Amino acid sequence: MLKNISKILLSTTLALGSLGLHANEVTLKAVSAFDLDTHMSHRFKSFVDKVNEEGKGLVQIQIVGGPESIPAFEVGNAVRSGVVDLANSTGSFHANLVPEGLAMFITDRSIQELRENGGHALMDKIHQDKANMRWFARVRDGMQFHIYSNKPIDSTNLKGFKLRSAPVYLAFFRSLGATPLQTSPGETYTALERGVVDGYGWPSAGLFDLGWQEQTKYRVDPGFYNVEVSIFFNKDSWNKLNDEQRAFLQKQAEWIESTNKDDLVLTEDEKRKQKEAGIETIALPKDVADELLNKAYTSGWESIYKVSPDNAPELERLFGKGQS
Ligand code: 173
Repeated sequence: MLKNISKILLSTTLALGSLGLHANEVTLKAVSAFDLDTHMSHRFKSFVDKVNEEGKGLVQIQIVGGPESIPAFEVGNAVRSGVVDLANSTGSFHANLVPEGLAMFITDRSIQELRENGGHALMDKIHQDKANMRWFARVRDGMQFHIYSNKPIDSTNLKGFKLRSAPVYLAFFRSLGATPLQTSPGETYTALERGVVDGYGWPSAGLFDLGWQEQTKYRVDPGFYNVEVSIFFNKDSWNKLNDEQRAFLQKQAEWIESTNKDDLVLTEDEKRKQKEAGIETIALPKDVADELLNKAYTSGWESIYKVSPDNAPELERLFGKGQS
């Protein structure tokens, strides 16, 4: 009899327990601006896997899709309006909403340094004010962009070059005299194949994901800027979470950011693979390289000053010029 009662009590507690757990659990909807099975989404997927593993009963994240469900340049709007709760994306893709976001690239300070010196807080506030979103976690830090080309390059005069572009490269490519043509990553292969562009901007990693090595003769060194990919949160979705859920997610953000240094290994691996695939390195001589970098950083900051004269000086103080 006693045994039966304790059995009933136990099962009731379990039932209530799971009911309680269930009532507290929230499932957040997420999208990635990059194809889900490519490098630019890998680290986001690791983050989601860990959250779903450790956050049972508290927070779960459901990835609804990649750019096939919401086009890359629309992801910012989807986060702003709450169509999704969070996204793996980049400030380059929502530069129309937060033009100051380009400072996240034009920096040689790590996300840990920016959290320490207030740079992250300022950029997060600008995102909240202008786009109803939070700069939640940076998942790519320390990798650089390059110009990839099918025509040789030996100077900083790229007049007559048509380069596939995205907002992050726009000011820089114009400063070289090139004609930028904006395409999403998914449209770039066709643009190259048809000869619509002579080259493109892209990070050190990820060419093979998209098959671009087949359409690429040269990579120009040096690289420039600091590739930024981040998780952005809809502000209202974030505010709706309870303290425990927020603290848990914050801890996971800290974890994923602590693994950003793996980018350096990935960069080396990918450059080796590019060489093996027959992509030649154009190593610009020092004077041309200096001029190229000077144009990249100067034009980038100029564009921020132009669109946001009020925020630019403080951003530049906190993010640095980007060139150490
Ligand atoms: O499309 C791009 O080249 C771009 O803006 C970008 C930004 C971050 C990572 C990868 C690509």
